[in-house]
Amino acid sequence: MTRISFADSFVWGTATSAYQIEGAWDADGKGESIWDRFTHTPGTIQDGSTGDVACDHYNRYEEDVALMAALGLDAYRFSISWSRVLPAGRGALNQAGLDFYSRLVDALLAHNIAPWVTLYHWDLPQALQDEGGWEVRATAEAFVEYADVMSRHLGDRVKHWITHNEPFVAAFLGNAWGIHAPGKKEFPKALRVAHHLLLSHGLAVPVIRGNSPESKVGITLDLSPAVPASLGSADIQAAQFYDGFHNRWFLDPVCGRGYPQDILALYNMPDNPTGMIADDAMDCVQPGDMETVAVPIDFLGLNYYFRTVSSHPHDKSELPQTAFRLTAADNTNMGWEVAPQGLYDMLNRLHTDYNVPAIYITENGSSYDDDLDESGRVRDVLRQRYLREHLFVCNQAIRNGVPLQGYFSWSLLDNFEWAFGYLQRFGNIHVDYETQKRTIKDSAYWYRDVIAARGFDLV
Ligand code: IFM
Repeated sequence: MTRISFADSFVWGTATSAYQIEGAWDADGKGESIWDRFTHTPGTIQDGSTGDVACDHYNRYEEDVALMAALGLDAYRFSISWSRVLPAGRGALNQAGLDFYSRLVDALLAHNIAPWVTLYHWDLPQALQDEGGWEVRATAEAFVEYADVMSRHLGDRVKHWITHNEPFVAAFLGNAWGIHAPGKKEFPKALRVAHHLLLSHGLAVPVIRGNSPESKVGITLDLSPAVPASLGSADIQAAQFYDGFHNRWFLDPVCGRGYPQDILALYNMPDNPTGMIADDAMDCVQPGDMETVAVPIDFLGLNYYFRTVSSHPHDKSELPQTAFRLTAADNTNMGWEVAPQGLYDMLNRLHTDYNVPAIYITENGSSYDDDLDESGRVRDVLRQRYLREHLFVCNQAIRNGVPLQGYFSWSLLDNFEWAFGYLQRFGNIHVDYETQKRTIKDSAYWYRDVIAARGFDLV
């Protein structure tokens, strides 16, 4: 039997986001967000659902914090609903919204659970979208105001801040492919959105540090190693492109390398093989922006779910989704390949190629069809295996010298999985959406034991 051990200082947590769990979409003065507007538009969500109630966490946060304590978590990563605090995105403050987060932080600290705050997990105030959303620079400035408000009010107790969650998804799924809010399908505009998201990160970091000097501040990127479907040069090229499009487009600017020149050149080629033309999208980049984006961070948050197997498209109309198809083997309910090797590779790359100061896995997890059995248990053996395999490669990476300092499972609770509604269950804890009853899944009991022992035996 081999023992897989982690340092006592390794941070064990779980993560959620506001829109996916809070509900209370218009309670106590909260303003509308782009996700409220999107889900209230018929035909946008697979099961026709909304996040209006979700897990009702807004009203049940004390019960949820008690469950976190029962799992022995060191930390809890959650996001703030911007429009709950600043209903119009800037200006007037909604004290009731701020008080909710203040109570949540206090409840966590009372249980010795460190609060990790994500400022933006995709739910832009609709009022800002009405003024152009992330396509316009003014939204980046509004984000700084919001970051200032939050870090001034919570910075005495919150010591870990994440500016953005997965800017790739916010920019492209929401603005190029139209399957997330705000539901736009304009590729060049997605590049503007991406730039303003990154810019707002760079502008906000010093403001947060100014308000909460001992805080650690970072950004979370979803990174997916691109693997060529074959050893043919066209597939190898497709993988290089995908890596640039999805990973380097965000990683390089944050790490001070600017936008990847190879991808920029490709976007500017008329009739380029990707079918993606930047036009003049990048004229939104102003002198000094790239230096702002490259502000030193204390840590990089990595969200890892799957590798992307890339092949050269034969027909441009297939782009972009089918060009980056996943293999069929050993998939989760999302159709995502279970590939812990991809996490291992990405961790090593972040260390050797980018030399990032510290890494936290801020999300990793799996969706399976979980049911309660007749005794009321959720026997989610596949999720337990998924967790074990991914934690194993984390441990291997640490042995290689990768500065991986913590792991947050996605997600604390089954929740609203965006365009899939409630059809996908990622939770450590099962939620019966009719009754709001929470049931700790078997895999979460295993996770609890790993946390308590700071490791596990490989059997
Ligand atoms: O549910 C999402 C989360 O909001 C962002 N990262 C991926 C998760 C699973 O799709």
